[in-house]
Amino acid sequence: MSDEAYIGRALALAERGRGLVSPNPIVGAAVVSASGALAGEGWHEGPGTAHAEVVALREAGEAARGSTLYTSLEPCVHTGRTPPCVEAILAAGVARVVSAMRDPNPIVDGRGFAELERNGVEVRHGVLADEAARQNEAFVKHVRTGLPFVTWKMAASLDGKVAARDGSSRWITGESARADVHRLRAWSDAIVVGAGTALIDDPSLTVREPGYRGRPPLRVLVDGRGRVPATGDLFDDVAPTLVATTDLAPPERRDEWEDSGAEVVVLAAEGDRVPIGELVSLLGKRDLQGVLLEGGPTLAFAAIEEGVVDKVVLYFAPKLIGGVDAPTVLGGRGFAPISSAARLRVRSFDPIGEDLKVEADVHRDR
Ligand code: AOF
Ligand code: ZN
Repeated sequence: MSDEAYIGRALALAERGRGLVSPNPIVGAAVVSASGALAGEGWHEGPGTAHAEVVALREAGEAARGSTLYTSLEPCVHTGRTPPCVEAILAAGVARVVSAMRDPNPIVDGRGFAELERNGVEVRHGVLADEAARQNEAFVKHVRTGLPFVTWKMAASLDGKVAARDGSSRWITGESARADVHRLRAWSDAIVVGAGTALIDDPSLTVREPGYRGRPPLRVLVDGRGRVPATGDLFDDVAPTLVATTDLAPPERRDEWEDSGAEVVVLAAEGDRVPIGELVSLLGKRDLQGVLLEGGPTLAFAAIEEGVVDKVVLYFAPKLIGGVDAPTVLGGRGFAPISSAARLRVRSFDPIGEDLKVEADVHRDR
């Protein structure tokens, strides 16, 4: 098998850690012995547990001597929660290391490769680098900027409506698309909703995914004026909740939220709104790397306008709802003239059940 094929295997192994590893990256590794046999495989399962390379080398045992080690990320050189992978690689007598990408973490950032080469290990990197960077997009952005990677998700009819004119919205998309949303939630560190959506939908924002082993993501309610009472599902004890508000919220409301066990953060109001950019920075400072923004339309527009959204995931149901009073995916003032529209680059469009899933990156150079 080629280097590319084994790196593909390492990327697939890394996926097994998705939803478990934050604030670490997902990483996969494979050991191919001198005779060309697959001798060990590993993936990282979360902070404090062994790194992928170490797991794979352990499985390979003596077969690691003279082998090629394939990794989805540069092996680390630092002593963190676990000892450096480079040490383990040298001790095992690996002859060659092939990696998909450099570890952007400033404490590694090329030093892993340099240290291996200095000790006579042949190094090749940059194999399937784009796939690898995308696989760890939240980790990569956060480790470089301190900001979380924000995904905005919405489900709509084909004509872009998120509810009918009477407010009913359950369900627009089918079961498969809804299950996919639970996967998105499971992979996130925080899930954000606006007050309007919280009032209308009473969402629980929990992960209902069979076999889910990760930590429940932090639920974040954005409610500048204190409109949402602490009685809904958001305030149950299934997952932690943070309310981002402003001093426009009545003090009794803040007490009510706190009494329910939620954490309340008061930010300086922008108009009568929570400053979304500031909220996002605050989440980044808490090491929350992947943030899922679930709407509604007003908050979503503010987030796009503010430039904090990195990726868009839209599910379109094969339905037409219509009606000038029925809300569309984005509210707010909207962009005008047309030349100032937010521009996206489509990553993929896939059928999911009867619906269509579109993933797109937001252009950064607006
Ligand atoms: C690797 N292999 O499987 C992972 C790496 O605190 P620690 O020891 O868990 O280190 C975390 C950092 O190590 C993380 O920020 C990233 O730079 C790297 N993760 N490196 O060689 C792995 N998970
Ligand atoms: Zn390591």
